[in-house]
Amino acid sequence: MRVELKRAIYEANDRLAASIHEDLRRRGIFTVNILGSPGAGKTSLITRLAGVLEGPLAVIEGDVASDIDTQALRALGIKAWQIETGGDCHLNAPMIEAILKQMDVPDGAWLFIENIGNLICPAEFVLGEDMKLVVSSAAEGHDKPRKYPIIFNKSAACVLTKLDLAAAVGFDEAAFRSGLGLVAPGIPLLALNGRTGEGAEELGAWLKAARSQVS
Ligand SMILES: Nc1nc2c(ncn2[C@@H]2O[C@H](COP(=O)(O)OP(=O)(O)OP(=O)(O)O)[C@@H](O)[C@H]2O)c(=O)[nH]1
Ligand SMILES: [Mg+2]
Repeated sequence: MRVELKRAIYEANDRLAASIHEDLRRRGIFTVNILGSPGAGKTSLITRLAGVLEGPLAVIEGDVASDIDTQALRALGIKAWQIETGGDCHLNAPMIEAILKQMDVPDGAWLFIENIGNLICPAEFVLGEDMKLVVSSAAEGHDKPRKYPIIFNKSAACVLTKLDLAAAVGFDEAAFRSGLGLVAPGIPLLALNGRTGEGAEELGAWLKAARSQVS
C-alpha cells in the first residue's frame, strides 16, 4: 500500500514536470536543477555562473526556511525567487509550477533551480529541468559518490568545490574520482572555487556546449 502510494506520487510529479519542461523548452529556457549538501557551494556556483554566462538568467531558490540566498542573489542584481518548503527536504514539480506563475522568466533565459541542501530526496523528483548538476565539496569528504550514488548517477555533471581546503580536511581527489567513476561512469567532473571564481569560465563553457546540444 505504501509502495503504491509512493509510486502514484512520483508518477503525478513526473507528469507535471514533463509539462513544465515542455513549456520551458517552447520558450527557449534552459533549466538546471542544482543539487548538493547544505553548504556545498550551490549559491556560490550560481553567483559565479552569472558572471560568465551571456543572456538573461533567473533563479529559483529552494530552502526549508529563510530567503537568505534569494536576498544575497538579488543584492548582486540576479533575479531570484524563493520557495520556502517549511520542512520538506526536496522541491517538487507543483512547487515549481506555482513559483513560475509569479516569475517573469524571459524567453531564452538560463533558469537555475537551487534545490534543498540534501543528497537523498532531491534526486527522486524531476522538476522540469534539462539537466541536474550535483555540487560536492572537498569538505564533505571523498567518499560521497560511493555513499550517495543516486544523486551522482542522475546528474549530467559533478562540480567539485572547496579544493582549496583539500589538505586541511584530508580530501583525496583520486579516491573521489574513482568513486564517482563507479557510480556514474563517464560523468564530467569540473572544479570550481566558489570564493575566487576559479573554474567558472570552464564550467560556463561546458554548460553552453551542453545547452547547444538541446536547442
Ligand atoms: N573555501 C571555499 N569556500 C567556499 C567555496 N565555495 C563556497 N564556499 C563557501 O562555503 C559556504 C557555503 O557556500 P554556499 O554557496 O552558500 O553553499 P550552498 O550549497 O548554497 O548552501 P545551502 O544553500 O545552505 O545549502 C560559503 O561560506 C561560501 O563562501 C570554495 O570553493 N572554497
Ligand atoms: Mg544556497
